[in-house]
Amino acid sequence: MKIDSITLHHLSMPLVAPFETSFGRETDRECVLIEIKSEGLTGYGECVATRDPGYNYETTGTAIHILKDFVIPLMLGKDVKDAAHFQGLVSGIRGHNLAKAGVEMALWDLLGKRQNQSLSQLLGGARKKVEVGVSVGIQQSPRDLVQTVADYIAQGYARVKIKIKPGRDVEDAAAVRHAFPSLRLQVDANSAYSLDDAKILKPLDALNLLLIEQPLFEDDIWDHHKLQQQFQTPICLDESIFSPRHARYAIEMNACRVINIKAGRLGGLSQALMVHDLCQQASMPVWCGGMLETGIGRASNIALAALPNFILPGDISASDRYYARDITNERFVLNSDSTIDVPQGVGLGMTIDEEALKSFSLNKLSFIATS
Ligand code: OSB
Ligand code: MG
Repeated sequence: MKIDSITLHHLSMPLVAPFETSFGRETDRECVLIEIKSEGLTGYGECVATRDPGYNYETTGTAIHILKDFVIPLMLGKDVKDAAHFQGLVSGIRGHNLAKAGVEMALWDLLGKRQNQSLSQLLGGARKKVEVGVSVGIQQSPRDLVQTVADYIAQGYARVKIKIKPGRDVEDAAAVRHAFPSLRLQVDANSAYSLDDAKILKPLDALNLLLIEQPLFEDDIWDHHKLQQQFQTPICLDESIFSPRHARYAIEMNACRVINIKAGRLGGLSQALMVHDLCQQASMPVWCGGMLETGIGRASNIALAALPNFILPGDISASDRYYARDITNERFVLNSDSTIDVPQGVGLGMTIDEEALKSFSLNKLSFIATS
């Protein structure tokens, strides 16, 4: 696929409600939409970096820098065959996985459009709909949290994740558990604790949680091993797994019993596939994480979650849980069985609402091949 031009759309989109985690509170979500033109076709990808370096070190600013100054110059005018070829091209650029993954997504969209196949077909998806849940941010009080969770359950979400942080952990989780004794419930700490806090978190072990996500430092797989030994509840790693190698380390160290797969964090869908396969061979279930994606990134997550070892429901909610207005014409809706349908159109199966895109645009940078 000859790369004729690449456009970066720096976007800011209002969320329907603020989203608070242990690392901060977002009311608007920034991201970078990547548009690649190749031989008459257009592919879109979403870079899930955020405005602030809270989830990991990348931001929309670093992503634009890395794409503009390093990734795009390697691609313009070249015949990029597929994701593996792209990974080879950018292998000299250390880190910056969120930036790389956004471009890889656009290449998959192009590949699907060229070969007349959906992303799900290209990836080897086994399902036509995927089980989903909702990720609930930290609320004003445990009481407000229970009310928010009740609203989502009423909408049809059968699995709920709540965000926790020091001072807002056991009490919050216990309140939700007591209000909904049989709810499929899990918690996510986004690296807010250290191993010394194990005793603080220990009461979570009695709440029949599906898993405890990323309690400890991002760069620490070994302490997660020590923590897992003290807990009955499966530990799940998110931030710590940023390559297939890290997945192997975590499996070999018994650092967790579940892995959250985000193609962005891993540097692309091709890397997510590798982690999926590694975990499948090790009988470790995976599920698809989310980064409050627009319709573009959401379509990619849903196609990925259709693979067979995505055994637990993903953090993939309906479009209206995030945005009153999205950048895609198509919106995702929740089915009555807490599932979302896998897009069947070619590539990502999505089209852009150009007016919405324009209204959310902070900046737009275009790069055109000279030959
Ligand atoms: O840790 O899973 C996370 C959102 C932004 C950054 C990190 C995370 C999240 C979520 C939201 O939990 C999941 C979603 O997109 O619904
Ligand atoms: Mg997480």
